[in-house]
Amino acid sequence: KIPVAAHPLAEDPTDIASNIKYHAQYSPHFSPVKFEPEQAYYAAAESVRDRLIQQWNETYLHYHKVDPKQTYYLSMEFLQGRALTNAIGNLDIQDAYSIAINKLGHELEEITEQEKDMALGNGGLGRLASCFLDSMATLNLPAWGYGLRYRYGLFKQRISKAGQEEMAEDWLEKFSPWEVVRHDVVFPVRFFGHVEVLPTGSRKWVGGEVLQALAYDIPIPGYKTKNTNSLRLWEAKASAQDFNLFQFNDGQYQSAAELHARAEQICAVLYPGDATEEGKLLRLKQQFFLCSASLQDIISRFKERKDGTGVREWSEFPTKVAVQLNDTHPTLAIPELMRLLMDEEGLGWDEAWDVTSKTIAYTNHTVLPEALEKWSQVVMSKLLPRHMEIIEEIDRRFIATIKSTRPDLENKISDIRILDHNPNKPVVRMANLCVVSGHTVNGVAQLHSDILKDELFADYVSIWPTKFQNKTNGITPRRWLKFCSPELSLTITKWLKTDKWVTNLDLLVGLREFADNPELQAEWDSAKMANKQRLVQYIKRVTGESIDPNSLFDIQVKRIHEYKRQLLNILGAVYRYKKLKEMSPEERKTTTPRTIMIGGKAFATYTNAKRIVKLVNDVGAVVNTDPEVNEYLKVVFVPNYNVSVAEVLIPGSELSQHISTAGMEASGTSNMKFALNGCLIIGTLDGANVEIREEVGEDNFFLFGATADQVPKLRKDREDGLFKPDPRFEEAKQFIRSKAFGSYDYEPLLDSLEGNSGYGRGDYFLVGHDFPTYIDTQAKVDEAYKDRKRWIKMSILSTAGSGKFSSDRTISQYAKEIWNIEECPVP
Ligand code: 26R
Repeated sequence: KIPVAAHPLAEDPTDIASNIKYHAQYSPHFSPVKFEPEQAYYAAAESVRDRLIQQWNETYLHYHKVDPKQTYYLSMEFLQGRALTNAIGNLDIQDAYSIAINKLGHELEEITEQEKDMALGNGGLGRLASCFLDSMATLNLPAWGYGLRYRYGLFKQRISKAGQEEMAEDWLEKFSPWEVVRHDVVFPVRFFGHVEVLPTGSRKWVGGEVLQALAYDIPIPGYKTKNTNSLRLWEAKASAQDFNLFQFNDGQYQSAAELHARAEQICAVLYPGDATEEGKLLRLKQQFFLCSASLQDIISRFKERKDGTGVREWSEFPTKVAVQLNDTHPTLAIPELMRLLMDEEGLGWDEAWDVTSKTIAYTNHTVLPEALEKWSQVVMSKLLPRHMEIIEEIDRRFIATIKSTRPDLENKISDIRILDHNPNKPVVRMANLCVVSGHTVNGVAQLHSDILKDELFADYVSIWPTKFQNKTNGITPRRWLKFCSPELSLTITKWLKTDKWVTNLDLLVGLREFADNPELQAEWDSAKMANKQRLVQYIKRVTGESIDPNSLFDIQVKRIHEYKRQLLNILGAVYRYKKLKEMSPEERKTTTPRTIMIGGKAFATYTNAKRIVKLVNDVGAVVNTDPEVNEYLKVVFVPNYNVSVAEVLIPGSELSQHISTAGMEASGTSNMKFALNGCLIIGTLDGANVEIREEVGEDNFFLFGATADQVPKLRKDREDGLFKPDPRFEEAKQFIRSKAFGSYDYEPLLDSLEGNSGYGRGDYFLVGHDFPTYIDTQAKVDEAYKDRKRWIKMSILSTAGSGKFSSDRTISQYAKEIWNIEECPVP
C-alpha cells in the first residue's frame, strides 16, 4: 500500500519527516534498502524542492500577470555552492527540518555536507552573480539569471608531491535535485553558415549547423519572502534528425552522431582552455550559445506577456526588459539582439539600435589587459558571419558620428573604435563594443570605477559623460553570516534586540555602542571560538594537520594570481620562520602564535601560480614538522578552496589578507565576507578595501603598501635601476634559495621578483617595494592580538561597519540607477 505523503508545505516536524520518507521511497534514484546520510540528503532536498516549486510557480504566474519590467542577468558563471542549507534558511524552516531529520535518525548538519557544490564559476565574478540572485529574490525583484549548464564545473584541486593536480568535478554524478528540466523550452542556435540577401533587401543568416538549447531551471528563493526567481541554465543538444541512422547502421558510429558529439562539447566544461585555436572557438561558441538562447527566450516572454491585447510595440521592449552583461563574456547579446530584431522581427537599423542600446548595460570586472577579451575577426566571421556584419556596421556608424561631432577625437579613433585592424591579427574589442552599445557601464568598487573613467575608458567619458557609474560589490548576509556563523548571528540578534539586520545590514552599526561591553565581548569571543574549533576540525580532516585554536588564524583564500600576491604572504611567512629559528626559546614565548592558512586554485596552465602553490606546500611541510617553532607558527595550504570550504574558513578567521598590488583588484568580495564575520583585514588600498577601511574605521584596518597612483612611478623607478631592496626581503628570498624548503626549482619564481624589467621579471607586482611595510604591519598585528580586549573590540567594530557591503544594497542601486525596475512581491 502506497503511503500518502504529508503535504509538502507541512510545518510540523512529523509531517516533514513523513514527506522526506516519501521521497526516499518513491523518488527512484536509489534502491530502497539504505537510508544513509546521502539518501537522506537527496530525500530532504526533494521535499524542500516541493515547497520551492509551489512558490516558484506562483511567482512566475504573478510576474506574468503584472508584467513588470524584468532584469535578466547574463553570466557565463554562477558559483552557487550548496543549496540545501540556503533554501531551508531562506524558507525559515530550519528548526522543523532539524527535528524532522533527527526523527529519521540523522543530523541536519551531517546531511547538508553530502551536497556537492555547484561550482559553475571561477571565482569572484561567478560568486558575485550568485549573491546578486539571492538579493534579487529577497528584494522581490523580477530578475532572472541566465547561464550555461556545464557538465563539469571548476576543477577539483588535489595536492600531490608535484603540487596542484586538476580533476574533473562531477557535480551531476548522481543528479542535482535542484534543477528542473523544461522540455517545452527549446530554442535553435546556429553556428557557421552564411548571409543571404533576400529579394526584399533584408539579410538572413542561413546554413551552417543548428543546435538546440534546452532550459534547466534552478529555483532561487528569497529570504523570508514568497518570491522565488529562476536561474535558467542552457544545455546544448542535437535533434534526432541530426542523427544519421543510415550511417549508424552502416557501422559509421562516429560520423553518424557527429553533431551530437559537437553539441556535447559546448557545455562540457567551464572555461575550456583557450591556448589553442580549437579552444578559443569552443569558448566563443559557448558565449554565443548563452546569448542567443537567452535573448530568444526573453523576446518570446516579452511577446507572451502582452495583456492578451495583441502585438506589442517594439519600442516598449526596453520598458519591459533590462539585460545586464556580467563582464564582456556575453557581449554577443548586442549583435544577436540586433539580428533578431532586424532579421527575424523586421525592424530597421535605427529602431533596432534604439531598442538594443536602451536594453543593454555592461559591468566591467577587471582592468588587467590580458583579461580584456578580443576575438579574432577571422574566427568571428566564420562562426557568426551575420554578427560580424552587424559589428562592422556598429563600428562604422560610431566612427562616422565621432568624425562629424567630435573632430577633436579624430586621432583617438583607432583606440576607441570597436574593430582593431592590426594587420597581424585583426580583432574585435569586446569591451569597446559594450561601451559603445550599452546605455550604462559600471565598475565594481569606487576606486575601480574611477580608474575606468580616468584611464581605460577616459575617451568615452568625454563622449558620454553620464554613461559611467559605480556599483560597489556586495555579498549576501544570509549565506555569509546568518547561515555560516549561527553563533555569531545569535549574539548579534541578541544585542541588537532584532534580527532585522539580516535584510537591513546597516543596522549592524548598532553594535558600536556595545563594542567595549565586557559581556558582549565575552559572547563574541566564545562565538568566534566555536567557529575556530569547527575550522580546527576541518583542517584536521582535510590535511591531517593539528592547529592550535588559541593561535591567531590568518587566512588568505582566493584564486592564485601574481597580482593577488600570495607570494608576498609566503615570503612573509618564510621571514617569520627564519626569525623564530634565530630566537632563544624564551624569546619565542613572547611572540604571537600564528596559523597561516592559504588556499586557492591556480589556472591549469598558469605556471607561476602553480609554483606558488608548490612553495606554500613546501614551506608548510618544513615549518609544521619543526619542533622548535611548531607552537608558534604553522603554515597550512587548504586544498580545493570553494564556496562550501569558504563557509567554514571565513567564520573562523581573525586576520585575512587582501594584499594585491594597488589598482589591480577591481573590488574583491571575500574581503567583505571576512570583515562581516569580525575578521580584521591586512590590506593595500585597492578595490573595495578602500571602502571597507572607510566604513570600519582606519584603527580597525591594517593598512600597508603603495597606493594605486604611486604604482606607475614605482615601476618606472625600478626600470631606471633606482629600487633599493630591503635587506629583510633579500634575506627571505635567500632562505628559499638555500634549499631550506626542499630542492624544487623556485628560481623562476624568485627571478620574477628581480631584475629591472623584462617578461616575467622586474617585479611587476611590486612585492619587493611593499615587503618592508608589510612586515612592519604584521608586527603591529602581533602586538594588537596580545591585547585580547582590544582585538575583540576591533572585531566587533569590523562587523558593525560592514553594513554597506550587503548585496541587497548593491542590487537596490542597480535596480534604481541602471535597470529602472521595481519590486513585484507575490501576495
Ligand atoms: C576572458 C577571460 C580571460 C577571463 C578573464 C577574467 C575570464 C574570467 C575572468 C574573471 C574576472 C573577470 C573576475 O572574476 N573578476 C573579479 O570580479 C570580482 C567581482 O566583481 C571582483 O571582486 C574581483 O576583484 C575581480 O578580480
